[in-house]
Amino acid sequence: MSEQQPGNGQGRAPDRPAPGSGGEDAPQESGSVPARTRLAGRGGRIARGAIVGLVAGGAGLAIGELAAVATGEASAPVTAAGTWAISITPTWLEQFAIRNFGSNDKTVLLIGVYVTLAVAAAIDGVLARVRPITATILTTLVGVVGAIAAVTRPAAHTSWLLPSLLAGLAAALVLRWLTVLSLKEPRPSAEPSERRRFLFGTLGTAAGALAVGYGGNAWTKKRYDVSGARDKVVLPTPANALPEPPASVHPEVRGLGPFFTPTSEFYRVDTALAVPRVDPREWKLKIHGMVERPFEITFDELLSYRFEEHDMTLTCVSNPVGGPYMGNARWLGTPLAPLLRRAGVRRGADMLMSTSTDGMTIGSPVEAVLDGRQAMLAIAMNGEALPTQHGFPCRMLIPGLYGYVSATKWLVDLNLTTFASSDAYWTPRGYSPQAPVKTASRIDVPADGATVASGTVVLAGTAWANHRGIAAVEIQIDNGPWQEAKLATSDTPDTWRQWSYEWTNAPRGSHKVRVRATDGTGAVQTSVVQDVVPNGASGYHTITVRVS
Ligand SMILES: Nc1nc2c(c(=O)[nH]1)N[C@H]1C(S)=C(S)[C@@H](COP(=O)(O)O)O[C@H]1N2
Ligand SMILES: [Mo]
Repeated sequence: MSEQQPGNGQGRAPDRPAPGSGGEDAPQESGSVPARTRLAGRGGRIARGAIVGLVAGGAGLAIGELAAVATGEASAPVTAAGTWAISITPTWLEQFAIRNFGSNDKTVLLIGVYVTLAVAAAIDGVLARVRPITATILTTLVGVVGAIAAVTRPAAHTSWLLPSLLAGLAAALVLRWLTVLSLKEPRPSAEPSERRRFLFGTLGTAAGALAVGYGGNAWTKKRYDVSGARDKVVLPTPANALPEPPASVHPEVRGLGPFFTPTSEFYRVDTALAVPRVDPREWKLKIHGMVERPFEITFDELLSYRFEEHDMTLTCVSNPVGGPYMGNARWLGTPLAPLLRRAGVRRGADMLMSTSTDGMTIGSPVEAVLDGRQAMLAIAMNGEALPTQHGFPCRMLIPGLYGYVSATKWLVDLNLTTFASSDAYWTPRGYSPQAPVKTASRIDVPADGATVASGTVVLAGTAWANHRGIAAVEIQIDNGPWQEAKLATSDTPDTWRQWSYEWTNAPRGSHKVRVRATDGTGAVQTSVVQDVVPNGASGYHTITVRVS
């Protein structure tokens, strides 16, 4: 880290503050100190400043974490800053992150926030030695900016200002204190006790910050934990009786995933940096807007309704051709249409705007809820209450539509409105207001680029045309004719359909294998290659297989 600037090596004390900075001067070295020592001394001061800055920043964040025990996890400084960053992330960057980091995108974002703060804190610490007032103001300002980021989140309370404000103040105080200790410490005339004071002050603060930060975070997690409430939910018995899910709907093909995605492997896509923890005892759902009779229901009321089980494949619009962002589950929910009828949808209301507890808004066509398909408010998947990250206690599902226009997690509000007058979260970000799932298919076996033994090669995968169903799947090898694949038993039109194909006498060499599906209306999957934005990727999934 070279602070050397052109024309700076003139023998002036490099850390000398500008006049009028009001700061206390960095200790001046006597003119007799050789140049080398002077440089080492300067490096040492920069290192001390950076360490002091980092420790002060850490102490601030720790106080912020502690304050968030009272105000909630989403208001903690780093979480709030990260959540704000997500909200302003341009769509190209979001797509880049999903493509490259997948479900680790949130970890990458958090690392980004921490690194940014650390660099700023280190610089601030160096600055504090020469411009203490400026550094104090900057530190406090970072806290103010964090507080604004927190309080402007759609679901924020005024109290969300607190953690970042306190973090900024605490960081500024610690920065000042440690800087003063540090400026006294390296003086040759300094008392040994002064040196120790700096060392112990810094180490002690760092240790305290770690303890308070981790402790505060753990306390918050415990305080808002809903796993106990989740365990206590007694799932209603479904009014319809579905047959037990079969172990496999398809003759075993090694490497082909199960028909029902295990909940632990179910993809997760959302903007929630802190997973919302909603206590079902406090949960309420409001139905309002363009309705005759707005009303509110509690979780207990919800449980008293008619519940049904339904198998449904959920698909993310961000799933690239051949991608993993989809899953199939057995959902338990109460039909949504009767709730809308009870409210009495007014003429002209064509959009159901649903909102989650963290302020996500999702717009769905009212038509899709009322046209007879099994739109539901789901409370369980695969026989268990929804996991918190999949929307506990209640989420919306509408067969046939991508998740971003139908599958609101942590649902708390249903507003009847119009597409003309309301924009849901993703619309100004470049996604279509309405988006039925496109017919698509995927080759899972063998993996792209795999080498297989010559003879008979088994190809297998899945295909989906949510709510239209899959009528056929075809395979093309190199530029040969399209050949019918064998389809697994159909579950419902709302679920994906697995398929396989026996490629006999596969010749040695490298081959391209393509797949395409035909939906229940007879329409063949489009070969037109399109990106995720604005309404889902299209094109044929193609893999390369080496037969040896
Ligand atoms: N509250 C909330 N609900 C949400 C989202 C979100 O970001 N916040 N993402 C949607 C998107 S884009 C998809 S694909 C599905 C994913 O649901 P899952 O995470 O349970 O698989 O949830 C939808 N519901
Ligand atoms: Mo999605």
